[in-house]
Amino acid sequence: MNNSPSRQPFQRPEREITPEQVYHKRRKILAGLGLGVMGLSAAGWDIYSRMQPTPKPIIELPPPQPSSSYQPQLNSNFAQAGRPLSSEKDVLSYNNFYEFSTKKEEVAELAQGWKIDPYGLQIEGLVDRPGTLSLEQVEKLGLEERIYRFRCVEAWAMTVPWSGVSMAALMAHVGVKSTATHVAFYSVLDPQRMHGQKNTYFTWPYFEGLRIDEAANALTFIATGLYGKRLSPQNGSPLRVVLPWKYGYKGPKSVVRMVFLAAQPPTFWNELAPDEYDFFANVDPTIPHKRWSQASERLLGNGDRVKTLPYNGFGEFVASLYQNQKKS
Ligand SMILES: Nc1nc2c(c(=O)[nH]1)N[C@H]1C(S)=C(S)[C@@H](COP(=O)(O)O)O[C@H]1N2
Ligand SMILES: [Mo]
Repeated sequence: MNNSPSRQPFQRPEREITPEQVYHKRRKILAGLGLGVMGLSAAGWDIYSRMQPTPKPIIELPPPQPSSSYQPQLNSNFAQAGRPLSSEKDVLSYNNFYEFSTKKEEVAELAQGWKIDPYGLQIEGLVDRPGTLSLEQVEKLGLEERIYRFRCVEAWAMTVPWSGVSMAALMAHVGVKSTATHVAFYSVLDPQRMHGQKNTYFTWPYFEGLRIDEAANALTFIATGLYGKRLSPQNGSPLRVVLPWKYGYKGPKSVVRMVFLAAQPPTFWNELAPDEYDFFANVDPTIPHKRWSQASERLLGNGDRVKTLPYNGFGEFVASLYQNQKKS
């Protein structure tokens, strides 16, 4: 394995044996506090170390192999998310991906070896340049890494380094027409190999959508990687949508098609249970889910409960999108 100094920290093999806190120190996650780990007071250190996840992997899976051609550069605007990173093992073994299973602990195993081959991202509708983009063409739009908090509607949360490209770059590349008001996303349909899609209680493929100003927002991200490596199947390979201010279900995995429209598209969870899953799905601690509170969330790994923030803490980027509408 190439171990040259030019590699991204996430791709260095010694990461596998590095304690999480040293790893975080390296990535200068605490840079935002103006302190390294060693500069923390005893109390600060105690709080910091108690926040470190103690991963309990359900199954042992080899993480995807780093590829020397996949070299995302950290975007300094999103270099830290105010929380320690979740452990890669947890993120790779606790998944919501109903195409494989409704049980989070078994998705990774069922998805092992699964691949969309050949892969193409179809772009349709109100654009100047419709067509199919390869993964490489998408990544050429500007591969970068961003550390985002992630909040599932079920009140668990993680903090992860995604890599990919901004949705705005993709929209500029395909030339979205001024008449487009929304975009619809479609995940892959593969019932022969994704056995969850044989469950006809759900409408497959998974479908989602955004208003066009939400899609063009600086936070809206098309992820092709996690922890400096291309996405594993269980995390939505080869390409997924990431919307850090919304509940996780708004971000479809294994997306193969985007359609730019002049109307709001229906969406998977909203269609199934509109009183529980709203179209906007903005993280809001003051609006409980019908069956549980959204005031706090459980961190993946150590299980600590922390307060949920409006827009998952990303209000400075997105609150203005919603000032003319009823809270949602
Ligand atoms: N196609 C598809 N996309 C999906 C889902 C799914 O079941 N199918 N689950 C969503 C939900 S509810 C969450 S919380 C996240 C989970 O992403 P993760 O497993 O990488 O943490 O994916 C979202 N995207
Ligand atoms: Mo979720």
